[in-house]
Amino acid sequence: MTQQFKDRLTLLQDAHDKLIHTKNEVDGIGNGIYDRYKNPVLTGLHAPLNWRYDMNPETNPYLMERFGINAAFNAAAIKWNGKYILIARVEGNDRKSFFAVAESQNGVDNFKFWEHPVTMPETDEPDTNLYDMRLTAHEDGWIYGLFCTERRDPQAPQYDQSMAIAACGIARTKDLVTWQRMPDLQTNSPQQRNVVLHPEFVNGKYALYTRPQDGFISAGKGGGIGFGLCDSMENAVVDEEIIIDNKQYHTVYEAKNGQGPAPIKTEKGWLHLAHGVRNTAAGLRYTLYMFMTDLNDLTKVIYKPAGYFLAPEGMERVGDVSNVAFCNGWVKDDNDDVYIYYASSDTRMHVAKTTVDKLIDYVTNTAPDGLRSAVSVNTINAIINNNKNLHQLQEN
Ligand code: M1P
Repeated sequence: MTQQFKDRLTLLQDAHDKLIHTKNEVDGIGNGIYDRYKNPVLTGLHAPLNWRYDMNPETNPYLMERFGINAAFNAAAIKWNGKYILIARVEGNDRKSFFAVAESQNGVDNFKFWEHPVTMPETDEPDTNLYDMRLTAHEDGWIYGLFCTERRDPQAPQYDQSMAIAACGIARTKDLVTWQRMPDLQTNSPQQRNVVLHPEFVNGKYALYTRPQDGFISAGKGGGIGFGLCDSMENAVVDEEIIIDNKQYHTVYEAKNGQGPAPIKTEKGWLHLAHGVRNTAAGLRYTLYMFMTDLNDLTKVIYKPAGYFLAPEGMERVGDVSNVAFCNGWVKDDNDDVYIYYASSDTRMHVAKTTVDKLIDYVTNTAPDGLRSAVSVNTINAIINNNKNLHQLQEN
C-alpha cells in the first residue's frame, strides 16, 4: 500500500466520520408550527465508504470511487426497537434507485446506514427502478412497504426511450431486512404512484390511498388522492377508487397531488401530510400540505388549511429536481412528538420536529383556501381586527 493510498484513505474516513457525527440543531425561530433543523439528516455522502470504494490497494491503487451515490432522498420512516429508522431512496450515479435503511438514536442527527442496502425481491416482471417507499405497521402484524416500481412502457416505440409505466410494488417484512414481495397492486388506472396503506382495517378490508394518473408525469384526467379497499395484500386489487382530495385550480395542488406517509390517528381525526404540485414557468413546484379526515369516514376531509405547510427554503430549493419538497415518512413518538422527514429537490433528507397537538391546532385553526384573492384579504383582515380588539381590551 503506497503512502498516497494511506493518506487518501485517512482523508476519506475522517470526512465521512465527521459528516455522520455532526450534531444537528434547530434552525431559527420558525413559524411555531414546526422546527426545521439546520443540517440535512441524510445525503448521498452518508453512504458507507465501503459501498463506494474498493479498499484493496492491489485492485484500486488510486483509491477511486467504484460506485458513485448521487443522492439519498424520499425516505420512509418508522420508530423501530427504540431507533428512528429511515428507508431512503438511494440513487446511484447510474440513475437506478434502491432502498437502504439508516438509523439514528435521537431522530435528528447521526443517521448511519446499515451494512447492506435492502435486497428487494422482484416479481416475474423485473423492476427497472424502485423508489418512494411508504411504511405502514399494519394491525395485521406485518410492516408493509409500498413503493413505486417503474418499467419501460411496452407500447413505447423504439425511438422513445422515456415512456414509462409506474405501478405500486408491495412488500412486507417483520425485521426490515428480509422482505416478502407480493404482486403489484392492480387498479383501473394506467399509472399509479404515491400509494399508501392505511394502518387499520376498514370493514375487515385493507384500505389504500392511491393516486390514479394518466401519464408518467402528467396526471391528465387522473390526479387527486384516491381511496379504495381490497380484500388481501397478497393479491391486492382495488376495483373502485374514490377521490377524497382533488387537484384544484389556482392552488398549490393544481397540477397533481399525492398522499405522503400513512396518516396519524388523533382524537380529532386522521392527520394527513401530502404533496401538492403546481406548474410554473421554471417547471413543477412541489410543496407539502395537510388535511384531516373523519375518524369514522376516511373519505371525508373535515379540515384542510389553505396553501402549503412546508415549502423548500434556501439550499433546499436546489438539487437534481429543484424546487421540490417531498415527504413519505414521519414518526409519531410515544410522547406525541412528531418527526417529519422531508426531502429537498430530489437530493437529500431533512427533519422538522413538531407535536401532535401543534399539528391539530394548525389543521383545525388555519383558514381553508377561499380560492379567491378577496377571501385571502378577508382572512388577514379578520386576524388584524381580532388583534386590534385584543389590544383595546388589554388597554382597558
Ligand atoms: O421529482 C419530484 C417527484 O416526482 C414524482 O412525484 P409525483 O408523482 O408525486 O409527482 C416522483 O418521481 C418523486 O419521487 C419525485 O420526488
